[in-house]
Amino acid sequence: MEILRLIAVQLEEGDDEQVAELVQQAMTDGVAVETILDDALIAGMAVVGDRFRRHDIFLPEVLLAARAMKAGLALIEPQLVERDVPKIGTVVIGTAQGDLHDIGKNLVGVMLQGAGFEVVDLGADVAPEQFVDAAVEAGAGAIGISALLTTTMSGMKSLVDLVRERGLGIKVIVGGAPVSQEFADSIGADAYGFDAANAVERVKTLVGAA
Ligand code: B1M
Repeated sequence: MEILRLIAVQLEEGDDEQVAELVQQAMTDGVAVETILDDALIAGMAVVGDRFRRHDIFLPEVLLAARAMKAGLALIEPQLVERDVPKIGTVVIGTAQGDLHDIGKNLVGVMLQGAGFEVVDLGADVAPEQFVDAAVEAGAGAIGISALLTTTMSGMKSLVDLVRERGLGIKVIVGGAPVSQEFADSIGADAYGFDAANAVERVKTLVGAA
């Protein structure tokens, strides 16, 4: 679909106003928000990531692309959460300590809310103790931790270890671009979500709401 390609291109260009305008137009045209998310916003960001890795673009361009992605997400988010579903549990989410990437984590939060979960979002750069304290306080059944840097994945193991050390029954789900099922198994996490929709399915199973 031409409009999806245009959104992706404007995201790659880092033009938040154009992205917002085109996303709005796509929604008015009746394109499903899930399609806009996967085939335009996430697809465009994947290109940005590749170009950044190849040193074809640099950090300022990535920042602009992230801003454009957020502008698009802000428009589709209400439709992703706007479902009349009963509350099925509470989940604490955040990005691992030292990691400032929050777009994927925000998406996981939106999808969890859409599925009926109460979400306590601790933001980015969250220490294991903060996750655990917030989960205990909120009576959460699960903690979702996201990491985009290989260097911050160790915070996931620290979190799992802390939950076990304190003898809490809280489940831990991990996710993010460098994370895999093998890694999740190796640190004893309860689940791995490969994308936001999969994370919701996994959390539902973890807390017995599937
Ligand atoms: Co950075 N960055 N970045 N970055 N950045 C990556 C991650 C990188 C892979 C780019 C590259 O080299 N190709 C690379 C990491 C390399 C590595 O560790 N091996 C990298 C680097 C190196 C860095 C800096 C170190 C750069 C520097 O300073 N020299 C720096 C680190 C800052 C820090 O965190 N301390 C940095 C900074 C930034 C920006 C601030 C400019 C910006 C982030 C803005 C923001 O988030 N507010 C940024 C961005 C945008 C990216 C890329 C291009 C895109 C990330 C993104 O938002 N993707 C990224 C390249 C890439 O990933 N291909 C890159 C879209 C998002 C929807 O996908 O987050 O993967 P993602 O989420 C997915 C799934 O992973 C999953 O669901 C989502 C889809 O539905 N998921 C979960 C995510 N969390 C989950 C949790 C779950 C379950 C599923 O359960 C709890």
